[in-house]
Amino acid sequence: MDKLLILGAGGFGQMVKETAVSLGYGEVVFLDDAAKGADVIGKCCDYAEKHGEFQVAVAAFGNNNTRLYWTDKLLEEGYQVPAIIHPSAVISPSAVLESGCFVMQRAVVNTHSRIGRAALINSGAVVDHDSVIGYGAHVGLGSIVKSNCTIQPQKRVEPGEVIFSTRRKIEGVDSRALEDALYAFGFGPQCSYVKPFGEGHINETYAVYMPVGEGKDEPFYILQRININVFKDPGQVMDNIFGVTEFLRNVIRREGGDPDRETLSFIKTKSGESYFEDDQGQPWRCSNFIPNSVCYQMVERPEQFYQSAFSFGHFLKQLGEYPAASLHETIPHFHDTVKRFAAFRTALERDVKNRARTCRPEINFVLERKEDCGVLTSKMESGQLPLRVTHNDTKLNNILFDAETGSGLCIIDLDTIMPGIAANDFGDSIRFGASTAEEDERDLDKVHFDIHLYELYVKGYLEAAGDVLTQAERDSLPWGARLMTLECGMRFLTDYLQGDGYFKTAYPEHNLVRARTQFKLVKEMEEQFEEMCRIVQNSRIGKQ
Ligand code: ADP
Ligand code: GN1
Ligand code: MG
Repeated sequence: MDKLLILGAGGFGQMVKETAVSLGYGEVVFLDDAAKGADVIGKCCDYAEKHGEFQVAVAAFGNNNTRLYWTDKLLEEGYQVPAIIHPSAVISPSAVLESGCFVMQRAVVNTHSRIGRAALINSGAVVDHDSVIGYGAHVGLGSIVKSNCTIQPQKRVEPGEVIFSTRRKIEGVDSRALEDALYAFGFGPQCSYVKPFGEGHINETYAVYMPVGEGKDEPFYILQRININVFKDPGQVMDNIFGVTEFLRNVIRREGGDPDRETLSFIKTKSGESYFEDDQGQPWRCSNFIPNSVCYQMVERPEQFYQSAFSFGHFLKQLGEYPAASLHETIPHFHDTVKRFAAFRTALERDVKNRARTCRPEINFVLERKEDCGVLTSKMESGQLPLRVTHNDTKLNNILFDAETGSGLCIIDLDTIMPGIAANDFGDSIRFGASTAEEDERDLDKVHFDIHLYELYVKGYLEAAGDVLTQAERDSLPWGARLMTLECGMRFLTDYLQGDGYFKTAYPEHNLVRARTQFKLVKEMEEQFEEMCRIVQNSRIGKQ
C-alpha cells in the first residue's frame, strides 16, 4: 500500500500513525517542527519538497486551526489527503467523509451524516444520523452528537459532552418560522440555501437547495406556507392532496409514465404529519422539486398552450375514477359565480376602504352581467352538467413543462381539487393563457383575447378528454371561458374593495389593474362568442 506522510508527530500524530499501520500503509513517516526521531524526516514546511516522494499525506494535529491549515496546504499542493478511519470505527455506507478527517477507535458515524474536511471524531464518539460536522471541528472523546445536529466549523465538542440539537444559519432564511419548517422536514442540517420561488397569488413558496457535491447546489424541495386566510382547514387540504397524488401515482404507473415527474410527491414531517404548524399556527408543507421543468407566466409559443390543454384534459380523465365523495371542499362555493356576485355586492355596499369611487366603470361592468353569473351554476344544479373531480385553478403557471421536450409534464397547485364542472377548468385556462398580455398589464391596449390560442386549447382539451365529456359539457365550454374570466375579475374587484386581504398584491391598485384586464377579455369574448361556440362544435373529439 502507499506510503503515508503525517504532518505532526505529537500524541495525536502517533495515534494516527498506529491507525495507518493497522490500515496497511507500507511506510509511515512524519514531518514535525520540534519532535525528533528516526521516523521524523523533516519540518512541516518541507511538505512541498516531499511531494515527489509521497503522494498521500494527512495533517494530524490536535489543534483545530493547525490541523485545518495544514490539511488545506496539502490539498493545494496536490497531495491525496484521505480520511483516516480506524478499523474499529463504524461508518454508515451513506455517511460522507471529506478529505483529511479522522475517525478514531470505536467511534460511530451514522446514516447520512457528513464529516467535514480535517474534522476529528475522537475515540468512542458517536455522530448520529443526519448530522453535519463542520470542517476542522473536533468531536471529543466519548461525546455524542445526536441526529440532525450541525457542529460549526472548527468548533470543539468537549469529551463526554452530549449535543442535543443545534441550528446553523441557512442562507435565505429570514424568519424563525421558515427555519423551524426546514428543521421540521429534516432539511436543516444539510440545506445549502432557500430562495423565494414562483409567482403564485396565494401561498408563500420557497425552493430548498441541497448540496450535490463539488460545491454545487440544486433545488430539491418546494416548501410552502399555506395561506390560512384562504384555506381555513389545512389538514383537509393536505388530506385531499395526499389522496389525489397517491391515486395519480398509480394511474401514471399504469400508463407507463414516470410518477416522480408527472405528479407531485408530498413529504411528511419528521414526526409523520402531513404538514408542519409553526409557532404562529401557520401551516407549512413540502413536496419534491421537479427538476428540468419550466413554468410560464404567459404563453411564449402556441404549442405550449396546446400542451397545457392536453395535460389538463388528461388530468380530468386520470381522476375520472377518483372517489369524489372523499374530497373535502377546501374553499366552499369556490366557483359558484352567483355567490361570488353576491359577495361582490356586499363588498360594494360596505365599501370599507372607500374605494368604490375609484372604480365605477368596473363596478358597472359587473352589475350589468348579473344574469350571466347563473348560466352554468343553474345547469350544474339541475344535473345537466355533471360534477367531476376538477382542479379549479388551471392557469398556465400551475403546470410544469418538461424543459427538454417542451411537453406538458406535471399539474401542480392541487389545493383546490374539488368536485366541479369541466367548463370551469377549461375556462380558467382560457382566461389566463389566451390573453396577449399578463394578468396585471396596466396598458389595456395590449390586452386581447386571442381566439387562435383559444382554438388550440379547445383542440388539446378535447383530444385528451373529449370522449369522456357529454355533449352538454362540450357545449358549456365557451361559457366556461366567459364566466371564469368574469368571475376572476369580480374576485379581484371584490378584494380591491375589501382592502386586498386575499390575493397577494405589490401595490395598492394591483387588484383593480387585474380586474380591468379580465373585463377587457370578457368584453372581447362576448364579441366573438359565436365564433367561440363554432370552434367547439367543429372540433374533433379524442386523439386521432
Ligand atoms: P400558489 O397557490 O401560490 O399559486 P403554487 O403551488 O402554484 O402556489 O406554487 C407557486 C409557483 O411555484 C408555481 O407557479 C411554480 O412556478 C412553482 N412550483 C410549485 N411547486 C413546484 C414544484 N414541485 N416544482 C417546481 N416548481 C414548483
Ligand atoms: C389564484 O394560487 P394561484 O396563484 O395559482 C387563485 C385562483 C385565481 C388566480 C388568479 C386558491 O391562483 O382562483 O384564478 O389566483 N387561487 C385561489 O390569477 O384562490
Ligand atoms: Mg399557483
